[in-house]
Formats: sequence, structure tokens, C-alpha cells
Amino acid sequence: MNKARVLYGNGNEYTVLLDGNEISAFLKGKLLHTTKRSHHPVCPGDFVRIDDSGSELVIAEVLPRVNKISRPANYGIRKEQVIAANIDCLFLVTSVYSPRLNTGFLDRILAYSNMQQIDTKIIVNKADYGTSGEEQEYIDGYRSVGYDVIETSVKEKVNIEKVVGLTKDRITAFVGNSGVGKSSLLNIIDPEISQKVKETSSYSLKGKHTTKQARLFRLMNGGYILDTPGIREFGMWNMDFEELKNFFPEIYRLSPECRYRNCLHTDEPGCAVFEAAENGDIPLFRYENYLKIFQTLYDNRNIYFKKDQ
Ligand SMILES: Nc1nc2c(ncn2[C@@H]2O[C@H](COP(=O)(O)OP(=O)(O)OP(=O)(O)O)[C@@H](O)[C@H]2O)c(=O)[nH]1
Ligand SMILES: [Mg+2]
Ligand SMILES: [Zn+2]
Repeated sequence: MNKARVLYGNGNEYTVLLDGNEISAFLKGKLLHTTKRSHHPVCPGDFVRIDDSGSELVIAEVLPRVNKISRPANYGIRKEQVIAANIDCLFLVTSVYSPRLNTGFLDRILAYSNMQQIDTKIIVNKADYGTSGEEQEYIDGYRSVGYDVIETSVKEKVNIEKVVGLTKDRITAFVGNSGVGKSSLLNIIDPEISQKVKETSSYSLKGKHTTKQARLFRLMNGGYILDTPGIREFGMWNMDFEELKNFFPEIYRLSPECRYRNCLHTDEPGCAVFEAAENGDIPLFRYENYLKIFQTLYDNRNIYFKKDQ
């Protein structure tokens, strides 16, 4: 049996890369049935074993995932929908205008990708609109805690070369709200795939071109890019509220200075994180988002988090 990589799927037919060729393979039998808590047993980025003994190629086995990007399935919140797997790098794409930068959303994904140990960079697109004082404060805040923030403009071709350079020889997923410019970036990075990008899009009611399916594209530079549909909500699949503190780098770093070793940095006395946020030593917006996400995780602790996974 041969090992292949899944580029994208359509019903039970998947396009996989086998020995450098894009071919169709089918999902059948046991694997086709949705597992108890997971929706979509196979996703872009998966490594699979192909059974070529029959008249058509069959996906016989999905190999263990190094990491995954998932969210609760839209229907039935208790099910996990895996969007992509085995990602080397995540580009969290946002824009300064239409839609505006939403730090609550960014911080959920940043914590999640940190938990999955995926190298993550922030792209602030549509820089041609200009950055307001408030947005600049957010950008500076992310840089101060250690994130790479790249400001781009597809319209004015700003920093596109830099983004292309970062995609070389690796698998990069573009994730973010609808309309921030994920597909536009992909188009300008590699014009040859622009037609394929259109194939995975449809017109929404508002007359906008919008990606409806996650798909991996092979680039000329040897890298792969995963275009994903805009994410409106990002559930923190399988995250424990008590662990959240480990996924905010600046909070994690300050934790040893708190009075209590198991401080959750919510309202404990002698909390170094609270103090740092109040003094402006760490960005206040990040700490406020931490508290909000903590509350959500706590309220949903029996839905999102199961120790058995
Ligand atoms: N001014 C400006 N507009 C941009 C820029 N990048 C993209 N746009 C526009 O923003 C709109 C949305 O771009 P898309 O690339 O479709 O956004 P997306 O993130 O792929 O959206 P979904 O597929 O719905 O998730 C389009 O009208 C683009 O022309 C930019 O750098 N500057
Ligand atoms: Mg798109
Ligand atoms: Zn604390």
C-alpha cells in the first residue's frame, strides 16, 4: 500500500497526491462512517494509505495526525470538525478594515494553535486602508508578546514577497474571518492557481466570492498552501479551561511570579499577571480576552473538553 497526502475532498471522493501526481481516491466502508465525536474522518493535509488492489483507489487508513485545526461542527456542537491536519505553519489572516481586526477572535485561534504547537504568524491584510491608532496598538501588543505580525496589501502588493518566502517547502494554512483576503493572497502568491481558487468558491447572497471548501494548493516554490473557508466562530475544541493560561505566552512566562503555584490569573490575590496587565507591562486587551475565553471554556467545560482525547 502507498502513502499519499490528501489535497481536498468532495463527497467520498478525495484528490490525493501520490508520487507527485494528483489522483482520485475513494472513501469506503468503515472509514466512511462518522466516528462518535468526529465529523469528516479525512481532511486536507492528512496522510493516508491507498489500497490499489481493486478497480479504483481506496483510502484504507488515515495515519496519525501531528496536529490539526478543528472546530465544533455547525450542527451538533458535540462533534468535532477537522478542517486540516499536519500543518507546518498557520497564517492567521485578518484585515484592518472590512472586516475590522477582532482581537477576541485572534486570541482564540492563537491559543488553540499554541496548544496544537503550530508555528503561527499574524497577517494584517488590506494595509492600503491605513492603520488606525487602536489597530496599531493591537499590532504592537502582539509583537511585544512575541508574535510575528506581517502587514500586507494585496491591492498595493505590500510584503507579498515576504509571505511567499515563508511558504517555501512547507504546508501553510490560511485561517481567518470571511472577507479578510485569504484567497486574494493565495492568488497573488501564485497566479497559476487562481483558476483553482475560483473552483472552490461560490457567490454568497451578498454577491461576494467566498471559499466554501478547504483545499491544499501546490505552489511553484515547493510549498503548499491551504485555503480555508472563513471561520465565523472558533470554538476551542478540546481545551481545558485550566490549561488556557499555558497558551498565552506572556501569561505563561509570568506565572511563576504569582503567589499561588496553581493561580489561574482570574481573581486570585498576589497575581503577577493581573498586576502586569494593570501596569501596562503586558497588553491589557490580551488579558481581557484571556478572561473572556476562560469564562467560555469554563461554561462549556462538559461540551468541548473530554479527557479521553
Ligand atoms: N483594499 C483591499 N482589498 C482587498 C485586499 N485583499 C483582498 N481584498 C478584497 O477583499 C474581498 C475579500 O477577499 P477574499 O480573498 O475573497 O477573502 P477571503 O478571506 O478568501 O474570504 P472567504 O473565502 O469568504 O473566507 C475581495 O473583494 C478582495 O478584492 C487588500 O489588500 N486591499
Ligand atoms: Mg476565500
Ligand atoms: Zn496569577
